[in-house]
Amino acid sequence: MAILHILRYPDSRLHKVAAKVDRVDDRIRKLINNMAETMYAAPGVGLAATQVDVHKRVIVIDISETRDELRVFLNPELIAASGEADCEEGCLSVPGIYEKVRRAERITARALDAEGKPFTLEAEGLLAVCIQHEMDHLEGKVFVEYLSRLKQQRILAKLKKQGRRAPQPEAGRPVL
Ligand code: GNR
Ligand code: NI
Repeated sequence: MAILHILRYPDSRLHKVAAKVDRVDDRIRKLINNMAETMYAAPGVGLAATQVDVHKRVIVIDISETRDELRVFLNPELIAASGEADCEEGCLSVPGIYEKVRRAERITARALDAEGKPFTLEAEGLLAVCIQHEMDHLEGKVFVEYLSRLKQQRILAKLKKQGRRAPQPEAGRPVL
């Protein structure tokens, strides 16, 4: 297992659209394991392959407090969405920035699990937010792109300033 490097916004590679996983082979299994290790180490509640510069439709999520309920989504699709909810979001690719984003309150997602078996999941709350946030990454979308231009400019300025300093001021802060 290995901890992978997480791309930082702004980086054009975060805007690539990920390709479908056509079969679960050893490379995909290794990617899933490394993404899980990277997410737990960060620490974060989710990670999309895009964030580690692998442009395949792979997501890992663990919203449990005990950090032992790994969920894997390959080729995720939203088959239903309803309601609206504002949730304060953070992103491992946008360290230190937390902003409210409006998303669907309840979703039904379909995906393949780590064994390549299809499953359907109904979700609400943080899990629903997280699935939508990670699916956006696979489409090349970062949550700050939902914010006003003014907020985006302020975020870019803050990240630029952070980048000049080492170590990262927010490193180690749980992104919850
Ligand atoms: O760790 C994370 N926390 C989080 C909090 C609110 C909404 C979404 C997230 S996902 C984020 C990890 C991450 O960047 N995933 O892409
Ligand atoms: Ni993110």
